[in-house]
Amino acid sequence: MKQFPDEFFWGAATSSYQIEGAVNDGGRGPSIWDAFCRRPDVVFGRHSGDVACDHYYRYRDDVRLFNKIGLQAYRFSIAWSRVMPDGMGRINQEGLDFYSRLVDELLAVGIRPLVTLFHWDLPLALHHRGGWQNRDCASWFGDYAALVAQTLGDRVRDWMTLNEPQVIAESGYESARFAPGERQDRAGLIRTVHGLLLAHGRAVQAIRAHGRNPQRVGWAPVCITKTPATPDSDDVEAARRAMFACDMGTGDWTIWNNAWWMDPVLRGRYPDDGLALLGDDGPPIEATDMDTIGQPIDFVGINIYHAEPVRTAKRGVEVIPRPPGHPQTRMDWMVTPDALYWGPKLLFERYGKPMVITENGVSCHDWVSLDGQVHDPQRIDFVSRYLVELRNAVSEGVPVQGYLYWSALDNFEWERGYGQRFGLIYVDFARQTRILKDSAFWYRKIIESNAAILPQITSGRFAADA
Ligand code: GCO
Repeated sequence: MKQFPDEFFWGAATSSYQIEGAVNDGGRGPSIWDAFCRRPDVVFGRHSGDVACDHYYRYRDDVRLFNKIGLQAYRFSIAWSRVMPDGMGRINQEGLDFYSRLVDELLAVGIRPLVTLFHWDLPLALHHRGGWQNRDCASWFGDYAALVAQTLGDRVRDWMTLNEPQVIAESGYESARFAPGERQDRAGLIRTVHGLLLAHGRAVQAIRAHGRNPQRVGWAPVCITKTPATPDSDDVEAARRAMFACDMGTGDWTIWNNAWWMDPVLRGRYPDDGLALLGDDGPPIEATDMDTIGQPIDFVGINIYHAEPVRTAKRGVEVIPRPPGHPQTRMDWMVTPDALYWGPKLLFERYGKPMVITENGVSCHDWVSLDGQVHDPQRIDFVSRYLVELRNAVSEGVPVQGYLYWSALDNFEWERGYGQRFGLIYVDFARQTRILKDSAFWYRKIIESNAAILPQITSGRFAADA
């Protein structure tokens, strides 16, 4: 019988700008998302995180709900501009006190806090100073990390530096889909990427230096996952190649990849194929940069929602389109359970690091039924299927240490505003009331049984994909 190890932990995740609200309260300074949401044409319904889940004021009640679900762990992020309003220099003690109280509330009910230092809400003042392209930003990020580690490091042991650096760079500085909404040229993008990686390294150093107790430090990139169209070894090799190529099969360097980001952090150098593709546009590496970026971390958090099937082809790798009508989420993402088998498996093969699934979840058409409950059978089926596949990987010895469902609460889904609901907890944003969805009660049984209630089946994939 396949099962998860006894020490496997179960939790959920959120991020500061998506749930806190109180953007002008408690001494918080503006972030790039505050400014971005004021633009007339970028966010669905002109929504913003001004109020969001009002979590800054309702955190105690929310933690009680997390405890009611039985969460063993809770991943949240710190709003940099809430603790350092300008991103550097002056400190806002009221902001630090908020996070300190939140950690105490979690620990009081036995929930393990996992802290993300940066989940996209860059202080606006630092953006005006050049943001991640300015090498000083890495130092400012290190100072911020030191401050937070000094404040929370006696109680927090699990840290992630950056959330989804690929999205920060691609959506914020290339496609302009996200804040700050810039379109940099390739040389500018390479500088932004290098600045983010340097910032990661400086934060790791700061946490090691200032956190008390043994600190587990990692980060939470997207795991852009490719799966083999068939179990044939050629197709598995095609998936492996596609996952770690810097051109993603396009023949040209792309920011949206795994290895360009993970190799410097986990191998201490940029991948050769990416450097070759960039030629003179290569990153502005200075003397100790790669040592800073590549210092040891304890785990890799990975955010996985979906994957693309590939097979080997004459010109290398061919992406296989999903059959018409393949199940999709409300985000129009394909439901691809084996992403949670192949993603961790292929990452572990390349990097040999323990992992945590720091995000996996689904947006569904949730609403309050006439009986006053929120019935979300598709979320239960989605997570069941993905967990069956994750259990397969873990049973083969892939060291995934925990699973954090995205998200604990319905929240502000970036450019899609409140039009998407990922939460285990339904949020009525007008009245700020909460309802545990059916999936929350189901997830509680998953946690209590360490997923023993999952069907003993070998695949979570749909019959049409088998
Ligand atoms: C991400 C972010 C989250 C999103 C979630 C759903 O992975 O994009 O970390 O903030 O809200 O993934 O898109």
